[in-house]
Amino acid sequence: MAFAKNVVALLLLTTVFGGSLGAVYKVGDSTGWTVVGNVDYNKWASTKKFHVGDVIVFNYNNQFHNVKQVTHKDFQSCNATSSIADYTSGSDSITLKNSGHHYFMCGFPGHCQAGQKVDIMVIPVSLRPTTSPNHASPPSGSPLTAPSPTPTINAASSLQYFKLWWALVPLAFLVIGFGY
Ligand SMILES: *[C@@H]1O[C@H](CO)[C@@H](O)[C@H](O)[C@H]1NC(C)=O
Ligand SMILES: [Cu+2]
Repeated sequence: MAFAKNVVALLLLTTVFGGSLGAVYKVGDSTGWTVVGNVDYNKWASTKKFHVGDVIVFNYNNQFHNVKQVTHKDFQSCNATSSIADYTSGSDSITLKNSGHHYFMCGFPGHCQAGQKVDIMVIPVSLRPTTSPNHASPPSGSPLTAPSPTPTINAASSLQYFKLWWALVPLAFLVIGFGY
């Protein structure tokens, strides 16, 4: 019975939050993660609304770059010696698991100082508005302000696929559960 309850809870959760999971953002878009081209990564980040469950992808040549998650203090001073997490594959998908600031920098000498650093501010999933991820932030303290009259077109269809996919997860559990 507890199993059935869990399935129902999961089903409800995925129904409510299904559309919120899995938005994927390529850091620096087509330019990727580099010092060439003078990408302003914080400007890039400021045009997005990151939520818990979203994924950021760092694409880069790992002979010349890497990704280090660091504290705010180390982010400010571009110091990667005591990084929280290291990524070196050249195509790193990082799921944003917590709300709040996530600080990333390149650990190669001089790169962070040259601007290869990004502050990813993640807002809690429950506060996700129904409008565009590109829409400006609502004023702080009132996250549930009226939705924008212009709904998002950006990635809307892929979002539907994600919803569908997530809806299948509890269904799979259900099928497995009946098998035993
Ligand atoms: C970087 O941080 C480490 C430890 O967090 C510290 O020992 C080191 O002095 C720092 N380097 C610089 C250049 O500030
Ligand atoms: Cu670099």
